[in-house]
Amino acid sequence: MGQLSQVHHEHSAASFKHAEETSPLSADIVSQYACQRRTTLNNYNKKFTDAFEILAENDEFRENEGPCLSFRRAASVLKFLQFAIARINDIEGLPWMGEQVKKVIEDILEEGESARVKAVLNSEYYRSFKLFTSVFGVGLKTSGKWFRMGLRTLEDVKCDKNVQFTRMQKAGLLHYEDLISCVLKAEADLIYLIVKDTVWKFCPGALVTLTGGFRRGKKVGHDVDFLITVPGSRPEEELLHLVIDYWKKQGLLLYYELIESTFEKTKLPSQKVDAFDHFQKCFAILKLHKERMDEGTTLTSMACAMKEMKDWKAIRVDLVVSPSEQHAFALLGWTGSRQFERDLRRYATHEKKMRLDNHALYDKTKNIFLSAASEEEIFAHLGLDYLEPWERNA
Ligand code: DCT
Ligand code: MG
Repeated sequence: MGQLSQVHHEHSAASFKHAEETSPLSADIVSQYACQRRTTLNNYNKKFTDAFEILAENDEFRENEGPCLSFRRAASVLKFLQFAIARINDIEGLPWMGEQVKKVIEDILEEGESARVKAVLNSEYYRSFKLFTSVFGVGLKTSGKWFRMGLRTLEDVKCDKNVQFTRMQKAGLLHYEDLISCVLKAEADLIYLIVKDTVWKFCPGALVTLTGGFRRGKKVGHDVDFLITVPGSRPEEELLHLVIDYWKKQGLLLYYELIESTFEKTKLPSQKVDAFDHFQKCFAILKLHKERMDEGTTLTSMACAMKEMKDWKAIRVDLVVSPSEQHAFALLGWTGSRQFERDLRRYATHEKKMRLDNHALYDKTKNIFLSAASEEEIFAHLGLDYLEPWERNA
């Protein structure tokens, strides 16, 4: 039995005991790396992890990288626990439980809420950034600029004559209500059919895989992510162009931005943990017709037409095209979660003297690229027990 499953088993055993005496064992058994923790969507500590995610987000808005990462790591460890934290002793020996983290947990245990989190939720800075970044195409830079201009609401932003929007932001504002309402799994499945049918029109048999949160078993998401691979041949650079042209003619594309591949074969995997990859990709907003949602009945669209309601929903879709030999790396990278990916790369660098990114794995000791045809092979190269996609919800 591998090291990871043992860890999991021992920990579950230890967690049963917590009502009597917290086991000091936990110090050696919960890994500091998310890629060594089987983390499902079963979160026993949501009230704590929600708090840490708000604090992390606030630090992200304020560009405090260190504290942001600390809170994200703490949340990730708590998502792994097989029991709900009931006393402060329960976190003894767990990784990433610094003083600030401990204080927040104590406050929630004692008061039912954290004053620090409450203050963040009430702060003008956090509220404005939260609102601004909820618009597709708006990041920290733009939010900061709008905040410094004294703008606080989307109405403020839309009415200000000095604000100029990018094409992406215009699309984001135009479809704002649809895009902030979550994508459901059933909608993601319908988008999958549209993507697969279109891709197969031009490239029958191409691999079309749902990635991101939905591959990890999530029931809702903010977008639908796909990886497209043409087996056995070099990447079909035409393919994405053909797909886009087809959707344009069908009137299905509300917005798109196509980014050509910038991959260079000789380059070593990126050192940066959050670096963007070099695949050809398309960030799009697709029109999903409601009649599709109702399995072919036209009743809804008729009803919508009669009331002059719109009979479609705007959905964010990301398409990524990878060459065959990079498929496993791309799939692993685009499945997430982000915290899982960060720790996988950190583990490769610090524990294995290897470099991992969405394209390749490089062994710095042997000075060779390690090829892989599946995610299982990448885990094996790294000496890690395999984690299924639904166990990567770190
Ligand atoms: N990813 C990455 N590097 C990026 C962007 C994304 O490695 N620059 C990976 C991590 C997760 C995955 O791609 C999909 O990204 P998101 O759609 O942002 O995350 P998600 O887990 O699918 O979450 P959501 O449900 O919000 O879409
Ligand atoms: Mg996603």
